[in-house]
Amino acid sequence: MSIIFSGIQPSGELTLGNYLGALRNFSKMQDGNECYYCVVNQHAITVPQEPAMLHERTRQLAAIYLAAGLDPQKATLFVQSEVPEHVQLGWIMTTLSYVGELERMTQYKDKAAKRGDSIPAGLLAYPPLMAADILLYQTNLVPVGDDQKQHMEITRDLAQRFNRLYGEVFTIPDILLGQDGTRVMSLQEPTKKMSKSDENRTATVYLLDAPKDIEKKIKRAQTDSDNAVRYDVQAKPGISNLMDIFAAVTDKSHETIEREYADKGYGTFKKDVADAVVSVLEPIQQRYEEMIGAPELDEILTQGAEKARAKAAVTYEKVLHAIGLYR
Ligand code: ATP
Ligand code: LTN
Repeated sequence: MSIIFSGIQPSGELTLGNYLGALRNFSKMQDGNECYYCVVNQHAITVPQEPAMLHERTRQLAAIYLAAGLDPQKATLFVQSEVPEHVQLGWIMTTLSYVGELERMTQYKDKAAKRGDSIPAGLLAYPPLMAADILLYQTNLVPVGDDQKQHMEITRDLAQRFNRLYGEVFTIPDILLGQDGTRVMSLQEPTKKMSKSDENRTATVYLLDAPKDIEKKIKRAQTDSDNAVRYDVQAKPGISNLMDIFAAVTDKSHETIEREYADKGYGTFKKDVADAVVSVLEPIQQRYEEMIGAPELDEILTQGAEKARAKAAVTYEKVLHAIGLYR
C-alpha cells in the first residue's frame, strides 16, 4: 500500500490535458492505497485571481474530482486552505530553498514572463509550498503530468536537504507519470502544452465543453497539409498530438492508429478523435451536473479536511521538534 498525493489548481476550467495527464489516474489508484487529493487554491493565488471566481472554481474542481470517479469513501478529497499546515510547512520549506534553484524552474520563468515588472514573490516560492503539500502526508507517489517533473525533483531535493540537516522526518516521494498522452498539446500551437490559462479558447478542450464545441475545436486543430496520419512529433506535431489524444482515450497504439487510417484523410481521423473524446467526457459531465449542486459536496470536503488535517498535523509536529520551533 502506498500513500498517494496530488493537487490541481482551481485557476481555470479543467482541460482534457488535466484529465488525461493527471485526473484520470487519480481514481485508478484509490483501491488499495491511501490517497489524498487536493484543490490547491493557495497555489492558484500565485497569480491574480478574482475572489468570487476563485471561490466558485474551488467548488467546481471538487465536483469534477468526484465526477471523474473519485470515491470519498476511499480517497480523501479536500481544499488546501482548510488545512493550515500546508502554508505553515510551506514557509519552512521556503527557508530551505535557494533563490537560484527556484529561478531555474520553467513554470516560474513562463509565468513570471507574463507579469512584467510586478512578479509576485509567491510565484517564486511556489515549489516549496508544493513540496510541503506532498511531504506532510509522508507521500510515496505523486501522480502528475510530465510538466511537473522539475517540481518533483525540487521536492525530493528539499526533503533530502531537510532530512540531512534535521534528521529523518520526510519520506522521499516519487513521481508517477501516466502512459502515452501524458502531455496534451495546444490544438492551435501544438508545440505548447494545452493549458487551462490559455487565452485562446479554441486551443483547448475543456472537460465541460458541449460535444458540438469539442467537435468544432478538434476539426479546426492545427495540422500539416500532407494528409497522412503518421506519428512524428518533430515534423507533424499537430497530428501527433491528436494521435496521442486518440491513443489515450481509446487505448489504441500509434501503430494501430496509423494502420487504421492509412487510406483515410485528416477529416475522417479528426471526426473519430472528436467522437472518442466526447464519449469519454459525456459521462463525466453528467455526474458533474449531479454533484455541483448537491449538499453532500460540502460534507465530503469538510470531512476530507478533517482527515487530511489529522495526518498533516502528525508530520508538522515532528518538523517543529526537529528544527527547534517549540518552547
Ligand atoms: P495553468 O495553465 O493554470 O498553469 P495547468 O493547466 O497546467 O494550469 P495545473 O493545475 O497546474 O494545470 O495542473 C494539474 C495537473 O494537470 C498536473 O498534474 C499537470 O501535470 C497536469 N496537466 C496540466 N496540463 C497538462 C497537459 N497539457 N497535458 C498533460 N497533463 C497536464
Ligand atoms: N504544481 C502543480 C499543482 C500542485 C501539485 C501539488 C501537484 C500543487 N501542489 C502537490 C501534485 C502534488 C501544477 O502546477 N500542476
